Amino acid sequence: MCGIFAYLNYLIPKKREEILELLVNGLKRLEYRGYDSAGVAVDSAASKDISIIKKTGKVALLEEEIKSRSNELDVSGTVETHCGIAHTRWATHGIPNEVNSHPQRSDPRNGFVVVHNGIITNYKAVQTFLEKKGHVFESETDTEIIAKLIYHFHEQHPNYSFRELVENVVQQLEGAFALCFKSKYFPGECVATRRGSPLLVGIKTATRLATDHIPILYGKEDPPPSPAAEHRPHGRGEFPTLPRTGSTSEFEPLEDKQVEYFFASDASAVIEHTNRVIYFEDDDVAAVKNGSLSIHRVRRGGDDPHKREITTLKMELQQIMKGNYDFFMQKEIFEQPESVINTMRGRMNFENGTVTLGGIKEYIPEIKRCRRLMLIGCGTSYHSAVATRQLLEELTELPVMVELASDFLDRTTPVFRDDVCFFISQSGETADTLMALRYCKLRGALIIGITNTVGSSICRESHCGVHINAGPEIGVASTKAYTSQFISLVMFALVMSEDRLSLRQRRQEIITGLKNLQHQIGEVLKLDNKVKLLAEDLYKKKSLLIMGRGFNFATCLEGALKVKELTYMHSEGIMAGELKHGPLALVDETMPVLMIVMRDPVYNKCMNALQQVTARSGKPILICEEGDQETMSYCQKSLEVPKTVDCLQGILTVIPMQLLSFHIAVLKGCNVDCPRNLAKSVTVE
Ligand code: G6Q
Ligand code: GLU
Repeated sequence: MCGIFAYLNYLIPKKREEILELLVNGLKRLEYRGYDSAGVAVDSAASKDISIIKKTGKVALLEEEIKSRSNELDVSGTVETHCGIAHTRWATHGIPNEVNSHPQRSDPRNGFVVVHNGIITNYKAVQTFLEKKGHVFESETDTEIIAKLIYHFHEQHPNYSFRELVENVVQQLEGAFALCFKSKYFPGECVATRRGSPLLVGIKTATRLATDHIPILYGKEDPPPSPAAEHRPHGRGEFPTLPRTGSTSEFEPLEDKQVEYFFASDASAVIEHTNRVIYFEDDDVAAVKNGSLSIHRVRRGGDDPHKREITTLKMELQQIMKGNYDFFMQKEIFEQPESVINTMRGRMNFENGTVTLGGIKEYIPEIKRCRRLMLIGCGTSYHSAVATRQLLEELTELPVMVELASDFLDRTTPVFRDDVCFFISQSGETADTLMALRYCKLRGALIIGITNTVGSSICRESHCGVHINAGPEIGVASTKAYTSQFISLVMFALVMSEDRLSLRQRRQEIITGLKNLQHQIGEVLKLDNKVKLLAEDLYKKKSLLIMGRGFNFATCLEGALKVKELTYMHSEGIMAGELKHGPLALVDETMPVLMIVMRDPVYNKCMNALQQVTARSGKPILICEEGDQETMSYCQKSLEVPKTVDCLQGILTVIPMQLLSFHIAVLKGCNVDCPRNLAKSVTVE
């Protein structure tokens, strides 16, 4: 989820110092993606071994560590051909510490080292297999199995090329990954591959490249059935391996002999060196050997291409630092099609309609026996609880309390041993939420953490939990963490109801809804320009009322919070059913109003509210279902979002609100990523 950078120089003498500097600078270019620790692997100066340097925290600390070890690393020595790999990590498995940082290694002698972005969802089964073969694991990461598995294949097939070994490894992996490998058995070589996480390579030669593409080599036969599930849990047998394809002639040498390669998660790390890059596709295995790059694919599909084009990057460094976005918040809004998938990865099985939450699996029987569920958080995290409460009540048939952590503590709320308390927090460090957690723990309740930050205080102090895997969120205003928290709680509701026959159809409908979310979020994001036009109408106003009810009430609260914090404009989320109990007095022809009216069970009630507003000369802007002409006929302006199942609709209605607050903030010249008076992590009460 964070950053990979690798550098290979072939027949170009470089000082070790230069190489280390280059690797560290590559990581610095990727810093904007957020991370919790960093590391590099280079050839050792004294022997044929590999040196690994890792550090928790900022890249600057890694840089200091490297400096402090300059003697041991022989930084003034020169190497003509060398491969170095580097990584910034955003932990998904295991706390951010040095052992868990990457590169991960195959064995104490660092035979193979690997850097990984993403999540391996079947790592447990592979780990069990490898442990039975005598491998001893040292980290808590999912990544370590990759380093150990390649070593296992190497021991089994000492004649296989580096690239063939990697191909065999990726046949056994499930989940998302971008990987770069280095090995002491294959000096001066680098192999990289991806599936679901981005990866590219920059190519730099002294003279212009003679070619504008790299041919793709395809495997000769179909691979054996993969993954070989039956072998893994028992530790018997072996992983089936691919037939050998390699001969030296497979490497199409580039015209120019001296060459440098820069592998990276995104172009921002490469652009200062070269603008000639190849973007890899899923399941490409790229290998550099003897200075030549080859791209191999195991299987040949119907109309697969024969080559990967070398593209010329047209952008300037500054332009791509935030991945083509001007602000982190904007980047994070647009990342949501991927972040929701990462939240569901390895948990939702859409084929057989099952849901597994590994982190709380063992506790499910205990949770099912509880007296009530309590969902506790602050700000946006609290809103994700509001958004999912109704579904939790419906699918668990338990009383569900939704609490603001600060208020919960003020009230010294009664909590019992048979309560199950969820603490929802992006950062995992929010003081109020953490205090509420300790308060409930002391009273014997079961504590479940829902966080985005592995190793955070809330993670550590919970009995069990769900890591939402949204990736680092840097903008102070929370966006992608909200939709991922929302989905995590929906998945919990599904787990709780899996044996309920009467709910089978409802569950299936929700599972199908989750499956379509990625595409539908993409559709909603296409409203960006339209939302911008609305922002132009609104940004000079003093106030914005956002009304809705039922499953979409949380969107009103969250939308109003976004508008307040980003634009410093007054905004209020109003429960549409409460209108005539007070808020209607605010409505006149000048008051900006936004209403969410979906075709769900409260549609008629929402329409009543809409009419109450228009009867007071209000001119509401509508968020409604795609193609709902009838509802739209009541308003002059509307944003249409695709329809999904009622309980997931809030994910699609909140995105226009995120975009709206963002555009108003930009138009008002506000600091989008760091709104005044606010901090990303609120560690004081
Ligand atoms: C909203 C803010 C804020 C945040 C809370 C709780 O845009 O990011 O409301 O949600 O401060 O933070 P945690 O989720 O990290 O506990
Ligand atoms: N899943 C891996 C880990 O937790 C990689 C995380 C990343 O993408 O940085 O170590």
